[in-house]
Amino acid sequence: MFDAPYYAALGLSSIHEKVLSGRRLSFDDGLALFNCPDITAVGALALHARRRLHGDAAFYVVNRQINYTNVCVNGCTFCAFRRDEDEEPGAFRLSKEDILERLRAARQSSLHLDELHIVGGCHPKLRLAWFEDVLRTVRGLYPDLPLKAFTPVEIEHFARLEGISSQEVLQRLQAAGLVMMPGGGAEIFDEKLRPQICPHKADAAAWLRISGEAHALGIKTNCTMLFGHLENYAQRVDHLCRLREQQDKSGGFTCFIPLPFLTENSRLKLPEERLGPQSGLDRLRTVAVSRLMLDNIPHIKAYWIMMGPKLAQTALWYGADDLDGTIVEERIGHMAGAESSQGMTITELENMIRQSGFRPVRRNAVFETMPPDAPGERKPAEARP
Ligand code: V47
Repeated sequence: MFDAPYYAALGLSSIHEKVLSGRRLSFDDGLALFNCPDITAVGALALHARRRLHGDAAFYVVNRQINYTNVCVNGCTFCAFRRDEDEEPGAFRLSKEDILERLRAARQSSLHLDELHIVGGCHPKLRLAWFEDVLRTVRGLYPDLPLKAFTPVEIEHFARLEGISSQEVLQRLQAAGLVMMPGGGAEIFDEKLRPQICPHKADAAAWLRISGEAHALGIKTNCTMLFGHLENYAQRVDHLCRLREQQDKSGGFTCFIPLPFLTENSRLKLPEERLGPQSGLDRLRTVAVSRLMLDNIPHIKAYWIMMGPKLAQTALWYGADDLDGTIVEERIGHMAGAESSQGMTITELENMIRQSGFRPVRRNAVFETMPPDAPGERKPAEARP
């Protein structure tokens, strides 16, 4: 970390002191960090906070992502993944058998999965009973595979479709095997901006309420922020403060994922000052400020698919402690122009972490550390059911 006079020269004395003594940063502190001309000074503060929580550990997960459909009633302007209806070119909807086939393929490649991440568009016809059946079947076949599925936006959609409360939807999915929820759909909470990028999606209050309801039931969840589109720094800091406030109340957020907006095939037009190659430095700064503001959320993920692997490595020095996982098949980022590959092996992820100077730690969907001898890339004969 830089010394106190250096932070004083940057006008960040009180932030420096707060970070050293582990005290909470204010909204204005968050803004000052976004506006600070020296990003390395901001990064060093975030590295300090990250090391206090996790030392030299950097987490990854052996997982598969399954997007069950891209048909979605929401029509968010940023989204390159969605299609209007089943018949539109490029639209897809997986059957239960398609999902099971993907899991069988994972098993044949000798991977013992520690997370199955299931998300999709808000399909107008897929009913809750279908999702319960999918979860129950997967749990029956793979009882020790943690099921991470459905954002608060999907939960709200199911509740509307079924005419029941979001709490009841959560209870039914939990009974079917849901243990963890991904953090998508938060986008940007600001009430003026949200209607411009996702006019029909669950609003900020609903997203936060449903996260709280999940936490009350013992379902852990993640949280995200989509940045680098139309929002300003104040709207980013506001978003982080609302997540922190919700976490003070309900305590179940495990990991925060800042998602840089990828522009290909998107209807959202960027403002003049954001045209051209996207700023890697802005991504690193956003990771760092997130680590510093979200003092009550244990993990910050540099999602290698959307950040790109090289920047995700660097982000470990700017406050991130998790990279996500092996993945194998990813659609949301790739339909929007993500240049990363579709998946990585355990060896590649561990090398990536070691090359960055950190210690790889394998974890599962709920961030339980997997024992060092947890089965990984094993020969098929040894594969567990
Ligand atoms: O909610 C959509 C974002 C999210 C674009 O919880 C885009 O562990 C960038 O939330 N450019 C879904 N981002 C993905 C997500 C996620 C991913 C990995 C791990 C976890 C977790 C959560 O993707 C959406 C939206 O915010 N998104 N389109 C785009 N063009």
